[in-house]
Amino acid sequence: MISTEKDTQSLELQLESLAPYLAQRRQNLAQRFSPAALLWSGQPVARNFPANTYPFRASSHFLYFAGLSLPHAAIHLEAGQLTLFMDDPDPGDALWHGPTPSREAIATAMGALAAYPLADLERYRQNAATLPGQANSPLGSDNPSSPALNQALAEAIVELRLYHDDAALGAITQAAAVSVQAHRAGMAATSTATAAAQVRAAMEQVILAHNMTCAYNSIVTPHGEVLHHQQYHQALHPGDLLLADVGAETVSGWASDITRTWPVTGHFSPPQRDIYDIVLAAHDACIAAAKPGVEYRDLHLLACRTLAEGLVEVGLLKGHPEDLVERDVHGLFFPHGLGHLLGLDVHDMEDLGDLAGYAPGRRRSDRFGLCFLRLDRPLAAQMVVTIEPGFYQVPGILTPARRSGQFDDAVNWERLAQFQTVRGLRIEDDVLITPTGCEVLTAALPTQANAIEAWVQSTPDSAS
Ligand SMILES: [Mn+2]
Repeated sequence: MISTEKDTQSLELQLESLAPYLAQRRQNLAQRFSPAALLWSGQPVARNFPANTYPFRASSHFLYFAGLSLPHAAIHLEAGQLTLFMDDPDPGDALWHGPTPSREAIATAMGALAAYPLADLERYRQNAATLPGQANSPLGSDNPSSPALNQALAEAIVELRLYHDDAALGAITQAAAVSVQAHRAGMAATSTATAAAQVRAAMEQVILAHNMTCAYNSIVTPHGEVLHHQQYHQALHPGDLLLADVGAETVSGWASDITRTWPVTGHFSPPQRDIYDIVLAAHDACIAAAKPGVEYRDLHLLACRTLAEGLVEVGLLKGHPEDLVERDVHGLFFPHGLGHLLGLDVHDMEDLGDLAGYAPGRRRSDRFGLCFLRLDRPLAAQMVVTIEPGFYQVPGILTPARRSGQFDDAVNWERLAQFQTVRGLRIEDDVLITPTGCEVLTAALPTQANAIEAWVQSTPDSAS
């Protein structure tokens, strides 16, 4: 007997409040998809030898219905019932991993109909759908009708996971609260930090201390113009802006995603403040407009117009904001989309390509200002999206644009030199769409420039 009574209890406690939601999710799937479905959790990836693995996290589709991050496990879903497939741990494993709950104990805690060893999967595989990306997992089937069936399953799961139940929203809210604390700690740590690594450490310390993990690799850098910069060695200099995109994920796998940009000295220079307020105006305009029925693409274009208006006001762009956006001139400084879905994944369900982000029948635009838009569907209650406009001076975009002469009538290149300390700036919040509007789940973290300055000027001790 490998499991102890104590371990079984803690497992039940973990799933106790979640159990009715898990049951409902399984029922909801059955209403949209009547064939059987099989979902694979994944397996730990070895760094060098088998026992030294990268941290394991189960597939989000598995987590959504199973509630537990189990390695080497499959679930069979049919008519609202879950059957679990996993092997009991080898008795010798207890030496290395301590007592582990048995398959039966896990199955009971997750409300499974039955539980079998993995070898029994074979007889369930042939008639069950699985997700397109899991064809190479132990679930892969040579059933010729599989591709169409698998696609139908993916579409049904997207329809469910787009709209969050109360258990999901509770978890996202918890993750958001920890991310807010992490950002406060990062701001307060900046005055004594000499390198980005120290600010990153102060931020991730908060996340780890809450027994959470990072929902994605943190971006903490004075080079915010490198959009996915993941090095932390850079020294921090007075006059730099520091961009931090850091978010916590709960044990159950639910994500949050926050970006703030703050001055290393605690004081924005006048040109930095000008651009900060322009990006904040775009952020605020989108949040004010977000509600059910509004097209996310229109929010993106609202952000683009607001940025263009502000950049015309400070003399960086020339012309009418509408025309500038029509020509994608804003894209020189804001080359990415306004944001994305948020849920169990930080870019929720992007393992399915654009199936979740794009409404049926819609495809990505080939316009420079729109091709990186990850979300193009009407907003609806219970969706959680990020709103994250930014301003960047990416040499790989601006140098050829200037050399081409193509934008000389629209960009005041001489004026741009006065904004050279604004390399990359982004403001990102997590937004729940409600029946009448929206709620900013990360609102406890200030966005106003004055409030950001005050937090950077505070001492680390007062941040907790
Ligand atoms: Mn984001």
